[in-house]
Order: sequence, then C-alpha cells, then structure tokens
Amino acid sequence: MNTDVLLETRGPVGLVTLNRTKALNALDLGMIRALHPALEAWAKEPAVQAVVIRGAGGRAFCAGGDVRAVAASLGSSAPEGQEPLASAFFREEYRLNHLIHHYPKPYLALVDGISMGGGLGLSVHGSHRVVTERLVLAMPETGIGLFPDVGGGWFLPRFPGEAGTYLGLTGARCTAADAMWLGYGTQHVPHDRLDAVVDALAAADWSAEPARDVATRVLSGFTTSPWESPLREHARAIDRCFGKDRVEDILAALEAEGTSWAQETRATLGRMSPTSLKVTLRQLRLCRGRPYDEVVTVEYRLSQHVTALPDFREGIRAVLVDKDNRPQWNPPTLAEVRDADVEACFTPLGERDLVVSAPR
Ligand code: QUE
Repeated sequence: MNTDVLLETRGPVGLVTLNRTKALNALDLGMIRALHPALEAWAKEPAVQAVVIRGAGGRAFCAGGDVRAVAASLGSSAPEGQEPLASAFFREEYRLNHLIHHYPKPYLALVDGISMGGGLGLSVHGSHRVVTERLVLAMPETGIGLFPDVGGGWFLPRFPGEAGTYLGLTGARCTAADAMWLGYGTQHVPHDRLDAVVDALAAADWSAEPARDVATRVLSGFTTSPWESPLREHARAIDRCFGKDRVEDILAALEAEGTSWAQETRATLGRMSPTSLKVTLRQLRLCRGRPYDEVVTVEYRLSQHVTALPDFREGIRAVLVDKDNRPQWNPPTLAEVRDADVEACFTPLGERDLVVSAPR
C-alpha cells in the first residue's frame, strides 16, 4: 500500500490526501500509480458524487513532480525489461492530468500552501480550485531547465492577456488574490475552514441538483474576498512586454519600460535556462488556442527531448540537489541557443508519442 497518497470515502465524497510531506507532497510515480486507478474507480462508482484532493502537512498542496528522481535516473540505463523513468513518469503524470481534465464528476482541489508545477496538474484541470490565503502558486520549470508542462501550454495562454507568458517564463510566485484574478482559483476560502468544507460536502444532499451545482453551492457558504492582486497591477506592463514572439524582444521591451519591476523581471529571466525560455515561448505560442488533448502530445514530446538536454540535470543539481542556486546553463546565453535546437524539441516520437482522446 502506498501511504504517500491516502484514499478514503466520506459518504458521497472520494477524498484524496497527498501525504508525502517530507517532499512537500511532490508527486512521484508511485503516487501517480495509486491515484489514477482510484480516480477511475470513483468516476464509475454511483455512490461517489465528487472527489476532493488536498495536501497533508500544512505547508504544501503539491510542490511539483518528482523531477529529482527523473534526473537521477538519466545517468544509468533502466533495469532489464523496464521502461526508463523519464518516459514512464511524464506519460503517466500527463495521463493522470488528462483524466482529471475530463473527469465526469466534480473534482475539488483544496489548494492550501505551495502549488507548483505538477501541483497545478493535479488542480487546474479540476472543476473547482479552492485557494486559501496561504497559496503560493508558480510554474517555475524554466529555472530547472524544463518547461511549464502538466498542461501549461493549455492553461497559461488562457490566463488574462499575457499573464501566462509572464508566469511560464519567469516562474513568478502568485498569491491567492493573483490566482483568483488569473482564474486558477474558482473559490477563495480561509485555510482554517477547509476541514469544514470537506464535512459540508460529505453532509450535502446530492440528489436534487446536478453534482457540479451542489459543489458550487456548498463552497459558496465558505467563500471570502481576497486582497487586491499584486500581479494585476502589472497587467498592462506584462501585456506590453510579454506579447512578443521572441525572448530577446521581451527583454528589450522590459528594458524600455524603465521601471524597477521591469528591471527585476529582466534579472529573473537572466537566471533562467536560455534554452528553456526559448522552448517555453515556442510552446506557449504553438499551443495557444489548441485543445488540451493536442497539447498533451506536444508536451510529452517536449518532456522527452528537454530532459535529455544538459540544462535539466544541471537545473536539478543547482536547485534541488546541491541547492547552490547557481546553474551553469549550456548554452549560457540566448544568442547561443540555435533555433534548430529549439525546433528539435518538438519532433514527434513516432511509436512513443503520447496520443490521448476525451473519454466518450
Ligand atoms: C521547479 C520545479 C520544481 C521545483 C523547483 C523548481 C518541481 C519540484 C520541486 C520540489 C520541491 C520540493 C521538494 C521536492 C520537489 O521543486 O517540479 O521533492 O521537496 O517537484 O524551481 O519544476
């Protein structure tokens, strides 16, 4: 039994508690393999009206995918007859995200504390994303030589204006108020009311209305107003600077802004993997407006190509292993990243492509 994911039913509610607290509930392959069949079973089980997912430990909903394990596996070949972790992990993670995206019942993520990367994959695709004042939301992958996956190509372009481009390139941390403005959060509820939310969902009468409306009505009894969104105050500058289709043009636009925010944003971009920045901007432009199922295929291709580049292992080393936060990117500058090498990250995988379709 996998104790990193706790599964229980509370009357009509299927309740998932991410419980890998020592790693801020970062999602590993064992957790994915526990979650997927449980969600599939609850989708078919008539007694289950809704699914709730939350994080244990009080600090994080989910800090991401277990990219550290993926990076560690890259040096050696997989055991005889076993698929490499980098192939299996991303495929099974994206399949889980896809199941949540098309989930036939209300799926309520109680997002309290840190939600980054893979944590968005477990939440943003659900019908209800309940955020608390403790939320710290980010897509920080360009800082580890990766790209904003788990559907970033689908949900980032759907955020207001160019906010998603800004968040995907810079990895900027968002507050609960930002998350509500973005549309990531659907309800804002105080942290200390979350247990009462679960109790109220378990006690609700699910027979009279569509389940989605029951969930929304129950949550409406707990919502509060967030503060002003700091991110929103920069929305016009973000739209001016991040609407460009080349990273170099974004940097030039930030320089022309001449504000301290623009200077800090330029400095942040200067610390990210140049290859990741170029791949990410291409991903966001290519995927904008595309159906999610197509985005999954593009992102799986990217996951296989990008994790094979040197920046991924170096980013994991610098941010998660040695924690010196001084990655030596290769190539080290945007100018040295060749367009052909960016384009190569989008190459189809043939037999190994991940092809998904909505359930009928
Ligand atoms: C970018 C990421 C991740 C990250 C940091 C980044 C990520 C991830 C973690 C993480 C954090 C704490 C843990 C852990 C993993 O950090 O995906 O095991 O304890 O999972 O800059 O994409």
